[in-house]
Amino acid sequence: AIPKTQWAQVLERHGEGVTYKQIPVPEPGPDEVLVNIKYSGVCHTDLHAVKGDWPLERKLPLVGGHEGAGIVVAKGSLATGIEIGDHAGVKWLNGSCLSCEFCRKSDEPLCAKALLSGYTVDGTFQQYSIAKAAHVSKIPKHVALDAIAPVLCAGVTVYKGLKESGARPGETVAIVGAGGGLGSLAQQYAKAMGLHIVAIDGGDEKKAMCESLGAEAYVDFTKSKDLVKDVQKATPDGLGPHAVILVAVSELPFQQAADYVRSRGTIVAIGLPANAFLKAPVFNTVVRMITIKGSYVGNRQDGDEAIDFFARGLIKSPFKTVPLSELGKVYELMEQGKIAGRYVLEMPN
Ligand code: 8ID
Ligand code: ZN
Repeated sequence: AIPKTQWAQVLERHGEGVTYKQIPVPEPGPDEVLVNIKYSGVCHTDLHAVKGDWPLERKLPLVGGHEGAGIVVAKGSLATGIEIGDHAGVKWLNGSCLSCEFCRKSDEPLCAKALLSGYTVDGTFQQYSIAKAAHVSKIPKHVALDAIAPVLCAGVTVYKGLKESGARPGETVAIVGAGGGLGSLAQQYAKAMGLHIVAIDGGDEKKAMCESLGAEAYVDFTKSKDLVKDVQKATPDGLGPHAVILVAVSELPFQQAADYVRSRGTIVAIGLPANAFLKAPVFNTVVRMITIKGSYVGNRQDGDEAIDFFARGLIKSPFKTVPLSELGKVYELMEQGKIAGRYVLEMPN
């Protein structure tokens, strides 16, 4: 039976941390499902939401979280394509209108009416979470719900970003912020796609992790005296990476990428540091034919494909599991840049 109340992590007011408390279990609307969340990944986006980093208004009070893996326990009368008992993932895109030009052309993240889990609607840092039936991802039953959780945002996002980069098998991708949540998954997806990988991050713990995930070279931004040269030297022919996947949470690497990317190469901005700007020399961008673009989560098909890579055993990324009650500690470590890989929260029983 579905209880009336549940445990959740709630951001009550701007300027505060999260509070672990009991709140009512929500009821799904006609086109929605209720998912009994078993595990939820913690994305840096959730920390941006707590801090109010972005020029995008959030719901308050707010239950954060958007990497929720669990089991469908109730559904509305118009909810199709997913059944009670199915394993399901609740992603950043909680819902979209499905009828605007962006939705019709499978760019649902660009829908002006998109609902965002853990931002404009309550997310997955609670035992029972609601999402539009059209947008939850089905998870095959043989897939572990703790390990798949980070795929639901980090995995989908980097998989989409790699596709948007246009990098072809055999080419080289630089992953900037490679030791974090998105970066660790980006290495595994890049490896599965047959790309050479140059990982960029700081510290020896992240170095060891990157080397175990498939990076052929690691450039430590805290130690390198000439990062541009070091990244170029780390590519097989010394000409720089064909693509750069930017998942760091600071501005400087967004300025550096145009200096080391290969001519004709593509820079994909994914990380969302507060108040940051992209800046590149016009002359080099023109005469070296550099592409600079953004990439924002993925559509429903990207989600299913990213899960399918995982289900086929191609994606193995490190994560640590702690109880939902410890979210505040995870945010502290994340703020200090001390997390190698991802933290996953386990819901109480
Ligand atoms: O759809 C999207 N575009 C999307 C989806 C999901 C997340 C965007 N994001 C954004 C998040 O909001 C966040 O801004 O991607 C960013 C990364 O999220 P994350 O992977 O969850 O963050 P993390 O685990 O804290 O990893 C960040 C890594 O960047 C490194 C840190 O050491 C850390 O490992 N880093 C930093 I900070 N500065 C660096 C630098 N100068 C750097 N790595 C290399 N060079
Ligand atoms: Zn995320």
